[in-house]
Amino acid sequence: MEQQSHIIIVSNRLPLILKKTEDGKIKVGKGAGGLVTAMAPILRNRNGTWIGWPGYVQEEDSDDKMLPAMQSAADGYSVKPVMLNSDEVKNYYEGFSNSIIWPLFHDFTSKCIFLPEYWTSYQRVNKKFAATTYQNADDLDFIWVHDYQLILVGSYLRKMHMRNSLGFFLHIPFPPIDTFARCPWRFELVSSMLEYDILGFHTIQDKRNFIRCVRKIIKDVQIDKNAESNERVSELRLGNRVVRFGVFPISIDFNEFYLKAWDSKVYKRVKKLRNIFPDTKVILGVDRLDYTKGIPEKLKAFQKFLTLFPMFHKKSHFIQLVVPNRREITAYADLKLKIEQLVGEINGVFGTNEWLPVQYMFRTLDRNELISLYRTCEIAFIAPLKDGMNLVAKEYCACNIDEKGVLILSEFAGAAQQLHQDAILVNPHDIEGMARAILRAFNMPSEEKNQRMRNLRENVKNKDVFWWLNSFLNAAIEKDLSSFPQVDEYFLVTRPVNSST
Ligand code: ADQ
Repeated sequence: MEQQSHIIIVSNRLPLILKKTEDGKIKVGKGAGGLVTAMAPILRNRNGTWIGWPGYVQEEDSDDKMLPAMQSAADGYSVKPVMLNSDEVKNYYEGFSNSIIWPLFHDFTSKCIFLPEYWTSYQRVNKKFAATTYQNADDLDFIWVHDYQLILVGSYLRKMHMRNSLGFFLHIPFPPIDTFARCPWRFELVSSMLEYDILGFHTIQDKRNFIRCVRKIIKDVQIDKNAESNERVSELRLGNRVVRFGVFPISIDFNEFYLKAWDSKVYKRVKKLRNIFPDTKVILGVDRLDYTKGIPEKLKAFQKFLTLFPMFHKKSHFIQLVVPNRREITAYADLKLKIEQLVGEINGVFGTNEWLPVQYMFRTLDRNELISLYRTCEIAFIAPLKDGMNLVAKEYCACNIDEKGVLILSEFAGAAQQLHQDAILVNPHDIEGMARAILRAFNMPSEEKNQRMRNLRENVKNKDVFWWLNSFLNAAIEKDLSSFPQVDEYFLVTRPVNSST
């Protein structure tokens, strides 16, 4: 009988949600999100396995009573947990991953803390993930490692003599060489990336940055002549190995959001929300608590908007939703304070008994609540200082079934590469420019809004998360690179919004 190859996903977190019940027990539920939705069918069909950390700390050698609950929550494929102790969470996760790679790759070098103990722990935990992968993989399995927490897994698997086809997808941007070169472990990180057979990035800029780093850091590498052009997929040769690297912009399950937006519960909630905000236009911001997301800059832009255009007092609201995140890290705790201060300042200066201009929520919403907000708000304001892709932008479009909404989007979000023609692009460092972009969204004629939103929705629908998954897997197996078309590139000079708008 022919041996079937399986697919093995390796990511920092398992696609499970763990909740503490009132009696202190932990309940395990299915994870949500585009990646799980896209992966689940293929994992089920190919008898696949997902390897990752379940998200709670366990000191070494203790029993794991949670395994059966985790397995039954996974629904049709195997899950193999990699347990982390508190020291590893501190040094590998909060340390190397989130106090070195995350800020470095997002161009926040001043926030990097290059501690050698972080590096030691990062290596140790990556080795642990590689060991679990080794124990669970057969020779023909395709192993797909995800994201910046696990860059070294590839090199450890090769050291264990695994010849399997290995893929890696980077969910965050890849920085320019001048930034990347500051990392004391730059050689080890890039060399490990070259142990994979296929590497995926969100944008052409990330792919170019990566290839420039390879040229500068690695000797004796032969790189496709056109690797820095707009080719979606290119190759390089290192000894007798070929490494492919390409542009695969991640997306959402468009249909899931689209169908939920029609749901009667959502409809009722939208009606209620509209009654809360009668005769005003509502701007929505949805972000994880992170300094890369430009939340203070957005608040300052709204403050500027209210200062410059007083005719919009009592006629506009800004709902800013912030998802709690990484608060153990000082930079995140400081950011929370800064946001709260700005919200207080704006509401203090402009608010009245009947009108609170900024509505701030610091919590995770369930899907229906989030979709209701997407449907209610006339404008989505997404202005990260740097973002790999930004799925909120795509979710807003998918839910905008009335096609009346306007998307204001930072030119530094990966999503801008795909949505630049129909979103209002902004530079998040230009506060007045963003205030004027809000004005432009408010004043946009209905036909223009409809046309732009229709185009945006078509774009997101055609390139959904299943398209993303297929294009990555095809690039891993396809012989002929010419079947991958070029990537459309946009230039900042085409930016439609400027301060005179
Ligand atoms: P993130 O930085 O987490 O992802 P993003 O792509 O915007 O950023 O995804 C955030 C997700 O969280 C969205 O699906 C959104 O619906 C959800 N969410 C946000 N606020 C919420 C709230 N209050 N309640 C419930 N859900 C909320 C990283 C990279 C991105 C890249 C993705 C995928 O930083 O650039 O797009 O991975 O590759």
